[in-house]
Amino acid sequence: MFGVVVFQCHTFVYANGKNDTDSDGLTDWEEIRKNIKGFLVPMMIESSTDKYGYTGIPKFVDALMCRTHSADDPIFEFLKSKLGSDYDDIMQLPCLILNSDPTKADSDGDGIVDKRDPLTLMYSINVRMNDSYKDSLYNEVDKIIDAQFNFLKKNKNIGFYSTKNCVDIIFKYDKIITDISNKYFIHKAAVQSILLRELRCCDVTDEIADYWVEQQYIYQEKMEEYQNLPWIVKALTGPPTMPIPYKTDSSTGYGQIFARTAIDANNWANKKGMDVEKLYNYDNWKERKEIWEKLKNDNEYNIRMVALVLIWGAAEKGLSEEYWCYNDYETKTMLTRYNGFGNDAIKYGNQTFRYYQVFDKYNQMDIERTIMKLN
Ligand SMILES: [Ca+2]
Ligand SMILES: [Ca+2]
Ligand SMILES: [Ca+2]
Ligand SMILES: [Ca+2]
Repeated sequence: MFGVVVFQCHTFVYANGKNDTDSDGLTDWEEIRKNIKGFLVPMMIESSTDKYGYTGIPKFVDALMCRTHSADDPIFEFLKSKLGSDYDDIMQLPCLILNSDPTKADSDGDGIVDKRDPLTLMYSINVRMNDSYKDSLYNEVDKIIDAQFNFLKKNKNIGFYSTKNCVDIIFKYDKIITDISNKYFIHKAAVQSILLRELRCCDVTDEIADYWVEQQYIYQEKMEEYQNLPWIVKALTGPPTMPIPYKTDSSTGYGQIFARTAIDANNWANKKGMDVEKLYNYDNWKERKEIWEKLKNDNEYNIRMVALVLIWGAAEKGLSEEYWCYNDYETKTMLTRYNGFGNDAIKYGNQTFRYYQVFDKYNQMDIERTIMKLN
């Protein structure tokens, strides 16, 4: 599969015809790409080329050239070796370029029917970002943040993340964001917008909270050591001092996630049979510590959990599992739940949705580019 699909048409498909062979909601005509790099693809040899103004039927070789841009591409040598004496004839066959397979409702088999799949020929819905628009994306989100944040919030970023830093981090982790979003079939803009918000708002109070959680685990460890001492030593040394404040959890790491939230989301997914970690018990301090430290220190783990917490929250809100076709209201509800409940969470959801729209716009451009390359 080279990104070019040749549809062997056993029935005639007419320009603007209403037939929908695979009943996926797109007519056969709609599943065929009409314009590829200067070629206008006529529907069928039968249809009047004059009437629709089509200029020529691409050959298989033309379709391959659109994909490879070079006659030296190894694919040509490969096909020559495979096709042998049929090579020349096959290269000259008339060829229709598809947006999606008119004989399959789900062309790429990713579970999303063609009509709703933004990438009909790729087992995914998200593609990688492109550095070329990083500055304009930054300018757009920075303007929004500037309007949303008060003076104090805007200027408290010494030692923490400026909007520029946040955008850099999101680009740096683009592969993991893309992969995890494709795993759960959510728009990657959801993960990107949450990360932007959480990173941008990260301040000294978060660090202090993390510090006290750390002290609590140090205490737990000392306490365990103490309990294993002979009674006489115990009597002489006395138990370790409990830290005050005694804090068992904090929102931590890039996505500012509580260990409790991560454990709840993980266990929910585990019980659904999803590919996540074993069941964890929040009340067991060692298990809680393991997750909390991973959230704090392992950025990739934290980003994966952002995605999982989003879909876990969506389920809690009774939203459908068809995340890729959420409308604005559903997307906002999912973003809101990430923050919790109440008016502050609603405000968070509304504000974060603004970044979502910017990221989604640029992501769509990446998808468009990929589709052009695929066809
Ligand atoms: Ca169809
Ligand atoms: Ca189809
Ligand atoms: Ca699909
Ligand atoms: Ca797809």
